[in-house]
Amino acid sequence: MDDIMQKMAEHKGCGTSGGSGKASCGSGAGETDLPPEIWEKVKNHPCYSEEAHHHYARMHVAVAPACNIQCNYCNRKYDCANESRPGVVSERLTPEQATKKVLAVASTIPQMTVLGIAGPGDALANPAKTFKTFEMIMETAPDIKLCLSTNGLALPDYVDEIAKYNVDHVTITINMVDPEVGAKIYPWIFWEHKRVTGVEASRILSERQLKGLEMLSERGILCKVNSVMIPGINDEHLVEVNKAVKSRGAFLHNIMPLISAPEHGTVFGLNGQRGPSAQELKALQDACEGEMNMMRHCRQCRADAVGLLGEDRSAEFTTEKIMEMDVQYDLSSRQAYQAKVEEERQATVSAKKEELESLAGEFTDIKILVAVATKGGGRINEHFGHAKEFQVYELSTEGAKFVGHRRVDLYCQGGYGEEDALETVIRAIQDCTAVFVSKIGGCPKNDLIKAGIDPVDQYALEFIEKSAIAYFKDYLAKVKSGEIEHSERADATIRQGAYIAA
Ligand code: CLF
Ligand code: SF4
Repeated sequence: MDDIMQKMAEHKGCGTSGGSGKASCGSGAGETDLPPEIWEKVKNHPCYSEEAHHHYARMHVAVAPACNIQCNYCNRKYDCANESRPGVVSERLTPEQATKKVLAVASTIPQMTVLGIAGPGDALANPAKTFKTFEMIMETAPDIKLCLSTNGLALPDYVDEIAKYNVDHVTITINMVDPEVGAKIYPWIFWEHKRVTGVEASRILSERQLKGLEMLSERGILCKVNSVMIPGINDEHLVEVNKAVKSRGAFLHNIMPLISAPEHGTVFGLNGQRGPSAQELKALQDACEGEMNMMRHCRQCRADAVGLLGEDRSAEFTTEKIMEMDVQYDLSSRQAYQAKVEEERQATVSAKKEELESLAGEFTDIKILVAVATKGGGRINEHFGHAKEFQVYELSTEGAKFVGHRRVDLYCQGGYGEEDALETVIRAIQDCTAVFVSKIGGCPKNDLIKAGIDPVDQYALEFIEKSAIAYFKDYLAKVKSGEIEHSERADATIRQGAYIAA
């Protein structure tokens, strides 16, 4: 086995190699938790490093329209739901248009470090377009990391090509390792020029996925496995999937919630298959975390997403706009900007470490969740009413750990608050003790307090994790003094409705 694969297999993420124990698990693993050559690959990849996702951006180019399988959570009018939320449609590009777009984004957003091909169908069901795009980017912008996402059916046939173009990160969506489970998710695959259905289809798919994963791991290509959690179908089975992919060298496991509503027109949407609740999702991710690195900051992006995870700047880079742009790709100014980003990132890490040290000696089982409104940079810098999502941190005496995010309807609609939206926001963060914002008006404040959620604006513009740990220290002190009583919070809802934009 290759050296790197050995290191990946040995790395269990949770406090096995220093760092700050559980708090640095999974994609939250930092420089001290990983072998240097792996850290080099993940340190500015926003999907492979939770820390990086506050600072670095990725972009997708939608060059791959065809698909070779059918998933019951997919409607082919939309983007591949293995990485995108259902109901999202991307603008299809040729490799030449895609290359111009990458250069345009790279010059406008210097912290964009990764180009991914994630649909709108399957990257490897469109090999000519996918690899042509990678080839052109490798030649014109060699500092950009290349990344691809696939359902895995064609993967073993393209491992050499993937290595040839220095694609260092591959995502495979693996929802099952038992074809009986698979038959409930995949009605058919297109294999060796014909359609194969039933259990046989899933047997072939699973074999190809696992073989592809092994082949990539042997070459030291970092692999992430995405799994869609479908309650009653593969939720319990995903623990087995987790073990199977870890033993084959997967670096990261991203368990995503099924997002399913009738308006998506998918088989699951139409037959009423529900997605998991926030607590169900977290419990499964927690159960798998002892086995391997878990990703919890996935935003189920669109196939033409641009920007930090959680923001979407794709509207600024439509084909029409790109074709009019005079693009100057300047590597040295990108590097200079990224050096500044790195300084800010180090400041975030140091602030967290310092605050964490002040928690030393506190021992309690109490854990709370807090929701944070942020525009990025690791700071509390978004108004409550402007937040389209809240990041969720779990606070314990081990520190602040990113455990997910919740998409919400915008509360502030052109200057006034939307009561219906406020209800959905409260349902989405109902499991949180507090919500950290840079600013909040009187009305939503009162409603949050009524719902038992503490609206906190005292840390406006400060670093998230440092502030969260400081808040937790105060919380523990108040529990100790009897000023407040600690209690378990209710479950929260993961938004299922249709998505038009980001
Ligand atoms: Fe794109 Fe995927 Fe590469 Fe990231 S996304 S191809 S690994 S660059 Fe990231 Fe988006 Fe989640 Fe994907 S947040 S959907 S995991
Ligand atoms: Fe749809 Fe993606 Fe599944 Fe293909 S692999 S059917 S595009 S979700």
